[in-house]
Amino acid sequence: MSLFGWLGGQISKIISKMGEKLSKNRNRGRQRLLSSKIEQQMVDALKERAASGVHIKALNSIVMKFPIIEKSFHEVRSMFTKYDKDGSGAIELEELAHCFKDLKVELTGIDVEEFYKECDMDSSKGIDFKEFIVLLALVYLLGKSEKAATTYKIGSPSLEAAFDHIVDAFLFCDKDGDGYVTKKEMVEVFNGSSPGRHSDKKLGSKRFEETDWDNDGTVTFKEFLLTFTDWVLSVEQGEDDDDDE
Ligand SMILES: [Ca+2]
Ligand SMILES: [Ca+2]
Ligand SMILES: [Ca+2]
Repeated sequence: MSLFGWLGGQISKIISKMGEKLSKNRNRGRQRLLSSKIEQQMVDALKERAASGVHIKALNSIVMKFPIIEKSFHEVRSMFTKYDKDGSGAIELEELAHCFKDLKVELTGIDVEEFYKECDMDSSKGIDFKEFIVLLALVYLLGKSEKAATTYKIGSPSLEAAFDHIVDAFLFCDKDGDGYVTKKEMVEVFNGSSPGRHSDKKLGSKRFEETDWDNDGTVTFKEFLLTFTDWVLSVEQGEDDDDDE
């Protein structure tokens, strides 16, 4: 099989199985996922990015990067282990404060505790690995915005590039550039995502429902991050079912 054919097959496979492992750990409808302050800064930062242009023309170009993105998450894993000082499997507030201090993270008007609460998405009083990815990506996005007080580095260039890919994927889905993805926008993206395969009309709605964690009818960047992380990690886990050429 040609490399191109193989790649096309992989992409369709990945896109159709992305959501398989997502049904657990739901915590729907309990609270709005972002407090207004962080959400506002996040939406502003996304609009700012959108204004400088959307860098991808198809979702496939991001799906093809899943393996690289997954690899860069290994770096997050070592950071996670480093800052989870007591080895509890979660980063608590004090540990996060230490992490922000090391990374020299300073964000206008938002303190560590607000970030901690925002990213403890299952209200477990601790930041687990996936929540930590969401947190770092958010901190990265806000740190890059024009309003950021200082510049700081969140990780290696490849990790920052991975976060940029996720931002690009979000901006690609957010067709009207308002900082949120609606169901209509998501359906439009996914129904055009599997060329050559039978088009699954329900795929877009399925992807939307698994991404809209609080069921409020819009997907915020934070919700997108969490699900995107799941997609990337689940693809990696599902890879061993047929990797013969
Ligand atoms: Ca948690
Ligand atoms: Ca939108
Ligand atoms: Ca939502």
